[in-house]
Amino acid sequence: MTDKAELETIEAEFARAIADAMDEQTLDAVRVAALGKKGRISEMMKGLGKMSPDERRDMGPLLNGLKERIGEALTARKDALQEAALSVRLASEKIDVTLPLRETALEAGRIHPLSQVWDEVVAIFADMGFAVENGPDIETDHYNFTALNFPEGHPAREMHDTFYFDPKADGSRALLRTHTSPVQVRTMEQGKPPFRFICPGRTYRSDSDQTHTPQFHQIEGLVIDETTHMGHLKWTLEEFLAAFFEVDGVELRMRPSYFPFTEPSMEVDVRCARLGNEIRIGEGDDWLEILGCGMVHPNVLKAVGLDPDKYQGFAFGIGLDRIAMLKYGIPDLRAFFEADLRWLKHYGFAALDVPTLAGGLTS
Ligand code: 2U9
Repeated sequence: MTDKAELETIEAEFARAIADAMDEQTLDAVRVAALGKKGRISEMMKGLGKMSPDERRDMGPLLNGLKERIGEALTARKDALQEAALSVRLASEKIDVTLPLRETALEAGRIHPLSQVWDEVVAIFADMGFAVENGPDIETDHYNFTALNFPEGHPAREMHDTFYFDPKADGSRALLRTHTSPVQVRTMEQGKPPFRFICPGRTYRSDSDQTHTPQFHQIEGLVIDETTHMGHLKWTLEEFLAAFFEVDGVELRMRPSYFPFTEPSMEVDVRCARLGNEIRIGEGDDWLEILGCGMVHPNVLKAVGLDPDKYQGFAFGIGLDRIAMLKYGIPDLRAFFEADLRWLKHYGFAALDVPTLAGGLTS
């Protein structure tokens, strides 16, 4: 039997428990203890059925009132606890919108100027219909020299000009390729003319001073079919240089030269203006040596099984490091290889500045 006084004690106990609950979890435990299926108040409500009609008339409204007040107290406390939790969160998550933005990894990272220039050159030649071919850095004497018509005793074959590996049992020595030309030889051996491709890659020479590093980068190109001539060569180079230096046109000057793998061989100068340290391509009265080229030597065609009376074509070689320095005004070649983050931040490119002819080589 419950009487009015007992109900008041129960209400006071729950009211204190609600007020003392400092988090939502504790508060919910109080709710379950009072109004849950087996809660104290719910159990008392169930007892109403067993009472006499008189008792029920007295206790019914009292119990309903108690249930309602405890329910309201629980809701009010829950709202207060949620509000307090939100205030704590707001205070701790305060953001100073005047602070500078922290760079994301994508923004902080830089593409090395050499990688950028490599991609630019590939984009330009791809647009002219050139494929891209690759080959090994470690080569044989045959692919690096013999197949390219290097005579016995040529200085490039000397120990001090090329990096050689220790001799094998048969006496042959592998070497680090001194140009990307072996890639052209391998590609011609494996395919059928016509050929039109470029080979970008790492190259090596036993050379180290202010303008030479033991490892450097080249792009060589090759076009072979039955009718390709020097006019095509000159047009291709003019188109490439104008696109690369982002000028409307360039003027070229070809000087006779000598490479074992081409005949005739030429060194190519481009018209430029020198203004102090700055070089402007495509204007002015000066000339700048920019690349080498020539018509592929009949002996080289023979070495890959092509009939030089039927097939002919041109080849060219460009020092990537040099044209990167020229285009982006980088004074010291050696900095390319030093992995200095301050240098890279200054000369590097944003990761998503992917060079395309349509979107611009450099944005
Ligand atoms: C094959 C036939 C011919 C590639 C060529 C050059 C001229 C040349 C230099 C430019 C600057 C090297 O990096 S550099 O120092 N290269 O002048 N290269 S013609 O001729 C080839 C290649 C492969 C089968």
